Amino acid sequence: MKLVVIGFGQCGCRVADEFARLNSRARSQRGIEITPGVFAVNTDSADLSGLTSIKSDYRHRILIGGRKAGGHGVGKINELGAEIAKEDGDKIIDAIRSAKRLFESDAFLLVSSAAGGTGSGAIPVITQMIKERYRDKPVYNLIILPFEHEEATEERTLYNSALCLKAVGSVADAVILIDNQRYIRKDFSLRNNLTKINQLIVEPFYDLLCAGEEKKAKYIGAKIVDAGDIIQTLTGWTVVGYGKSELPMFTLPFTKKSDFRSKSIETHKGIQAMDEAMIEISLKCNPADATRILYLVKAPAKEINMDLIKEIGDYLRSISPTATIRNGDYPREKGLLEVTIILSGLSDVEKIRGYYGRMITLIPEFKRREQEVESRLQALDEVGKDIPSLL
Ligand SMILES: Nc1nc2c(ncn2[C@@H]2O[C@H](COP(=O)(O)OP(=O)(O)OP(=O)(O)O)[C@@H](O)[C@H]2O)c(=O)[nH]1
Ligand SMILES: [Mg+2]
Repeated sequence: MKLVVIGFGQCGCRVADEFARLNSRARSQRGIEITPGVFAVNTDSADLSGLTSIKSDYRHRILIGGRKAGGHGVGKINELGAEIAKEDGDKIIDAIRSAKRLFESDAFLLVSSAAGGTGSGAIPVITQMIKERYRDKPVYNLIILPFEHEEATEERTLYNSALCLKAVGSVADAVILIDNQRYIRKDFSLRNNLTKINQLIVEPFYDLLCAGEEKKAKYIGAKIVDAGDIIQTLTGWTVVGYGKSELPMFTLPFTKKSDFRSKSIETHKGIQAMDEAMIEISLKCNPADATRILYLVKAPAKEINMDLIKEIGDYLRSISPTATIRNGDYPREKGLLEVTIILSGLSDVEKIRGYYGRMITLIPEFKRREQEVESRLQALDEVGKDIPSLL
């Protein structure tokens, strides 16, 4: 599957930059192209300059909001981010249209944080614009949710996230949710290592996008996962996961590959990788709420057999009884069994419910504070009303 990737704001642009690196890796390791166009859009010129892999011309790194933002961002006011995107949207559409290999792409992937100003305001506006102009291609969003400490210390974080999620949920064909907090659960040092987190965010997309683009017969699975399968799977709120387990380099002595002992080791390794993919899923959710699931198993050709794929499928069926489950295999690499999973069409997401709930209680408080500021200003004007005016 080939994606046109567009990042918005600091977080979105950095993750898009990571997709550009993923494409270079696919090209050098596998001779495959997975992102025929990668763009970065921001109101902050310094952030655009800091990117490393997205082409550096003005058509790929697009500065918006010139007069309003002065090249310095919108200071977390996402209403301003949305307003600027409406005014400068044509600039972005023009740049995408001039991309030479746009026709090769199967879908758009727009990326942003939920909590910032530029990205979270711009992403729903531009998603809508692209959907109106390219009716034949799905438009997906990848939304990165804030760390817990940001939610606890800054109300704007909550406010921006609730507004952004509500808007993208109503406009994008699917919204892939990534919780920053999940990535520092095990390794707290990651809190200060956004680059490492960004690498982990894009990792599940590597095999998913490559599998259907393979040209060499030996890397083509018995059941290919192609753009059609992914498009059929992606809808509404979505999470992704990736897990791996190491395969023994040698089979048990005196056993053949068909021996039941070898077979049970493979199946066990498959379930172990799937378990890890579920534990490492991009946002905590209940798999039973998924209506569509896709899993891809990658392992050396000799390790992949229908029993393994079926066992993993049975396991998924037991934790998500009503979902439509699609699968595929990707015979590649040595010594590892890897599983990539998409849970999509989630009927409930606790985290989003939490944002909306807390936001509802905050709205009256915000209104009260606004009124208070207004009446104090009025009182101040009242005191100075007899002073002559210079204007
Ligand atoms: N995973 C990840 N999160 C990031 C990164 N940069 C910022 N964030 C998160 O994104 C949120 C802040 O949004 P930004 O993307 O910086 O904001 P922006 O869209 O540039 O908007 P303004 O700076 O307000 O104009 C916070 O929750 C950060 O933790 C990054 O490179 N990776
Ligand atoms: Mg910024």
